[in-house]
Amino acid sequence: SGPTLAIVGATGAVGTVMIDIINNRGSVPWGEIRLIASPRSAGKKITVRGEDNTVVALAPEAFDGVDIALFDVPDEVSAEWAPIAHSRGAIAVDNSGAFRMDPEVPLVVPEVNPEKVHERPKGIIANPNCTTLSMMAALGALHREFGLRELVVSSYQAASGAGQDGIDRLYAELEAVAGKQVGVRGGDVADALAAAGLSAETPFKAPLALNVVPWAGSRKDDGWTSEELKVRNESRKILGIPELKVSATCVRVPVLTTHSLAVHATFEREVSVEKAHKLFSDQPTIVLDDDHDNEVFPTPAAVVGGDPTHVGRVRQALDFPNTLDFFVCGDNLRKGAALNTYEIAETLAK
Ligand code: 2RA
Repeated sequence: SGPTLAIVGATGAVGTVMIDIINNRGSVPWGEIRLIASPRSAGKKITVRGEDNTVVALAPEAFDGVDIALFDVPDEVSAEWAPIAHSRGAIAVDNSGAFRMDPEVPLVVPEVNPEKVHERPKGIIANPNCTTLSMMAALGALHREFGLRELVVSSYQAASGAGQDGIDRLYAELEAVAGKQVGVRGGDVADALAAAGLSAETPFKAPLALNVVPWAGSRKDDGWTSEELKVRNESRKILGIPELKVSATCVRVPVLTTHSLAVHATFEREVSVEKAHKLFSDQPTIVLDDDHDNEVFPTPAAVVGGDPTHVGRVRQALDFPNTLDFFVCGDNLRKGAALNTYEIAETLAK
């Protein structure tokens, strides 16, 4: 039978989507699929390909006989356990931030740099951050044709990027403001949240209901956030353009799932909307939702739950030569996390 696949963090938010992807994939190359989670979740039964599969506790011997181990766990858990998985003979595909910028760990998007899966001296392959990933299929297609030189990006990031806490918080905030005449004076949204008993401690630093918050990730030097630096560093690494000029502003919006990005990309060669449309249409993992005359464009609410990246509002910048502006939406839990990790494993299995 086929290779043995392990899912580490099988009971978490991304692990759950991973199992859903496997259960809905027409055919999968795997023999055994082993579910691994913290000792607290061990013994739990989860249906995989129509059969009960019992979760086993994270331990070195849990990796014995595993060919590929997908990690959907926090950074510190990956940092400790991905090397252990490798020492037991598995290739680790890691969805955390622990190894993404390690020069000995490839950062892979199968539509862009699939060949990098073979360059893995540490036996570890990293999956990009969901914000970067959401625009990579589109940028990869454009870069191959036109040669990318500069990238200016604004993100519109969903609450689920901050995990289950983010999801719970947005639902609670929406309930707290529903039907209330708030958002008309500074501070009254915050007052409504406090009146509903919500803690001032929030994963978003400010109210997210009826608001947008120009902050995602943690505080870094010189005014940047971690999320903005990830967009810059990871885009350079995935596209193989170390000198790529990148400037990002990352913003959290009151959307549950699906990150969107407004992209302003400048190329070495002459671009046109027509050529860009053709490149996007030819890329199987992109859906082009772009019909200006009929006001067709992608939105996160229409895209959520699906695998492809949706691209629209493609325009040739009026005042910037060789520059395209476009809007892209991708489900941050699917292509942004579980799906890309899974596709790396499929690429390896091939
Ligand atoms: C976020 N990109 O949206 C992060 C999650 N990895 O918060």
